[in-house]
Amino acid sequence: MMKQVKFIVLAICLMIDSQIVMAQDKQENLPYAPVITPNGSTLSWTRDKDGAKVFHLTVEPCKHEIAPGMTINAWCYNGQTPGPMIEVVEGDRVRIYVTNKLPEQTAVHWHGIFVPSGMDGISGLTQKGIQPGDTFKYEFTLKQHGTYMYHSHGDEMTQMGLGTMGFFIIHPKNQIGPKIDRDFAIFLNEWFVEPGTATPNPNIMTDFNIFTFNSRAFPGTEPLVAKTGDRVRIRFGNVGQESHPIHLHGHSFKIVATDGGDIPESAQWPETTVSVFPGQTRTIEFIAKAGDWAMHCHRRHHPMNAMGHNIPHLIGVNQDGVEEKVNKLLPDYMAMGEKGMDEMTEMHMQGPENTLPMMGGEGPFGSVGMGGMFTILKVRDNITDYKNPGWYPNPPGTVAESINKDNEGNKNMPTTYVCPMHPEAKSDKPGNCPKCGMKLKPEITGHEGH
Ligand SMILES: [Cu+2]
Repeated sequence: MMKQVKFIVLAICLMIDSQIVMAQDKQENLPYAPVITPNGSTLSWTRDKDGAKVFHLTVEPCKHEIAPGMTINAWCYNGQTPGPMIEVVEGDRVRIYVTNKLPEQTAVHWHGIFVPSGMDGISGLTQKGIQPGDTFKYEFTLKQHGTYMYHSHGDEMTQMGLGTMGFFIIHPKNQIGPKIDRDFAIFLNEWFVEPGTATPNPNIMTDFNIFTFNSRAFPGTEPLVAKTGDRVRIRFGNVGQESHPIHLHGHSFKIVATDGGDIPESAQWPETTVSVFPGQTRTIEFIAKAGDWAMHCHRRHHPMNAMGHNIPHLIGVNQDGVEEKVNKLLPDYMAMGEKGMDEMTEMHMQGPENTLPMMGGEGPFGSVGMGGMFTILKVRDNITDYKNPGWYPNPPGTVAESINKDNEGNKNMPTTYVCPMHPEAKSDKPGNCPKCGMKLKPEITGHEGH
């Protein structure tokens, strides 16, 4: 009898307990607006009986798509780079199980988070390395809020060079400051992947060729969608080799926090570019304005995809006749670069396998001519959801356009189309070059005033 009562009490306790867990796991009951990781995900958790939130991370090799057409052999948390976001609340006790499926030992460091020294995750210094096949338990109580990171600490050059990093976001217990409508997190990173191969070379120190937001390169980056007037927050993280000055078009923002804490309002100043150095997080806030706004790294090679860094520069060099001569030795050679590299954007030429075009991405007015660390903030009036709304419907008279219009107001379009590579390939209508397949461009006709 006594045994039965005990059993029933235990069963009821377990039921109540699991109901609490279920209620707290449901997103609508979360005491915070969840952060969105474009192209990424948030790690789910369960609650142990003592109230601790339990997370599981497995560090392992994985395949990761940088953009359609390019997949790399990365080292990941739970099959992703960056790893899934850990999203919690100040005061939470967290219990994080880390399983190592890498071929070498690892440890996980909780970057910027106040933890007991023995939970800091440095192989050799604060703990034994987690051997391949083993699982370690990290456990601590969160005594702060803000944007932090986790990453492997132990052979960092290789492990982080292949992608072992993620966000650790701690919400304040009670809302601080104005309500945030849209909250995004973007991890910055750079890689060197020899064109035609798939494994990033982690030994490279400076000359990277793939630049990513959440390990995706444009046109593979998911846009950030907001409603006009929304208060938007974007959190950036960087544990790479390079600093990245991230520029947002059309807005002025304030840097409101670092991984050291909130910046007092009296110490914030307006900006259009935020530099995020290795080992830093930066959080910006602004009020969204209607439009399609570019957001990109302002280092000129960073919103670009793989290119040979030893290509000769030929701006202004007359290459007439060069192609014909070289073609005798190299049949596929094309003389180019004379008028800039924009022509590259429309050449769907066959590169090495598993390599992205240097720049590309189609916009409503043609090729965008960007790659790498480039994405679009799409802000619209009166939208009812945050699905990709398509291209911005510009109000009449607000788009820059050609001044060459005839008396009827029609655009005076040039009548001859020519291949940028083969001047002899001319046509009176748009089309493709019969020699190389490139899109024919309108020939510039004499408006130079003679
Ligand atoms: Cu950059």
